[in-house]
Amino acid sequence: MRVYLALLAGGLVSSVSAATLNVTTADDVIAADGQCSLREAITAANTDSAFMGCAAGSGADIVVLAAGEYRIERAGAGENANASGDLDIRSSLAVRGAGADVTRIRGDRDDHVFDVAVPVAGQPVVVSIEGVTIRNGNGSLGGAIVSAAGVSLLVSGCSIANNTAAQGAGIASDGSLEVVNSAFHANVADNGGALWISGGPASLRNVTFDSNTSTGSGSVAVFNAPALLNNLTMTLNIADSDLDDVGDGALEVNANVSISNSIVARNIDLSLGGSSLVNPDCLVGMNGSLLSAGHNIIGNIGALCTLAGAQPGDQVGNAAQPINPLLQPFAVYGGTVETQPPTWASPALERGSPAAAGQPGACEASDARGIPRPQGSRCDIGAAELDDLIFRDGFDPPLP
Ligand SMILES: [Ca+2]
Ligand SMILES: [Ca+2]
Ligand SMILES: [Ca+2]
Ligand SMILES: [Ca+2]
Repeated sequence: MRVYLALLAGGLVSSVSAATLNVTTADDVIAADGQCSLREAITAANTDSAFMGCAAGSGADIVVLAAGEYRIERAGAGENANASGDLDIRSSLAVRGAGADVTRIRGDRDDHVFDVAVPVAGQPVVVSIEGVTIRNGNGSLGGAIVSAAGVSLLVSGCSIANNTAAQGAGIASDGSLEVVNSAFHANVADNGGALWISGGPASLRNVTFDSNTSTGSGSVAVFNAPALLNNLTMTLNIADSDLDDVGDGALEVNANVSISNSIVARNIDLSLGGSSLVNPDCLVGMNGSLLSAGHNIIGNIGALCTLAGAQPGDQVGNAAQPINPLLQPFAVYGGTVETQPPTWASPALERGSPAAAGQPGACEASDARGIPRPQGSRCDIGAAELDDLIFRDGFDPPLP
């Protein structure tokens, strides 16, 4: 039946429309075995032809992954023809899992998981990766995903964890990047624990960053290109993890970065050589600007960071009086990706922008789990709403 449908699609659908390529095996093989592996499906999509048990790709294809664990097993880093090591995406396509909680792609700790680039200079590539967990990638630039100039990459509904790199252990992007409704956890780099943004622009919305680490600066992200941040939660990320007094900030900002409705608090800087070296939440470089679009919580602004255009809705702490955002632990609270909703005592609760969705500075219309905002009268700061307002009782503190 699958073969029949594939023939039907190939026969009746013109070459500009997308083919749906169903991955039928979790094994990382290239073989005429009647099965279509993830690697084979990407080659079929890249080449717009049938390949080793996969139907022919056609234009911007959709590669569909069922629940399961897909491991990279063909060893060989640094190869770019999708034969070994990382999966080399060289055409517009979507990789669509059944949800980050059930579809997992595992690297072999020797190469990236995905390498996305344009096949020919000037020929743009539009790629989305949706509904998967990506673990155990490794590279000098980008651990889970490296995305080159000319690529437009969307990462949606993904959990990106336990990857390693020199720069950007989650994603290193030199093209345009959009990350929505996703989580980054325990990624480890020299600089840019989760993200390294060198091209641009980048747009990050409804994303949680927990326990990512940099030996240097930017335990969450290094921005060397402009970015827009809305409804982010960034806590317990660790800068200067090698304790050599070189390294600051969850965010290292070397370009124009706008931030709104976001939490950057309770991060850690392990520098030992005096309090001026301890800057856990942000570092703004000479060519950078961290511009508030309102309603942020910066836990400890430190000595090397300025929140430009600070708004009345911003809550900014310092070393003497840091702000604890009082969030729930990083876990799945409904939906498919990890979040950290506020607790009843949180300064994030009901303190997001009062503007209607779509207006300047407004919260995203729904949270990282798809729960509509606001719950209550105002949206909550960060990637997730506290959504059990109806269970509130006399033991809970009064709403702000
Ligand atoms: Ca096959
Ligand atoms: Ca490869
Ligand atoms: Ca260091
Ligand atoms: Ca430091």
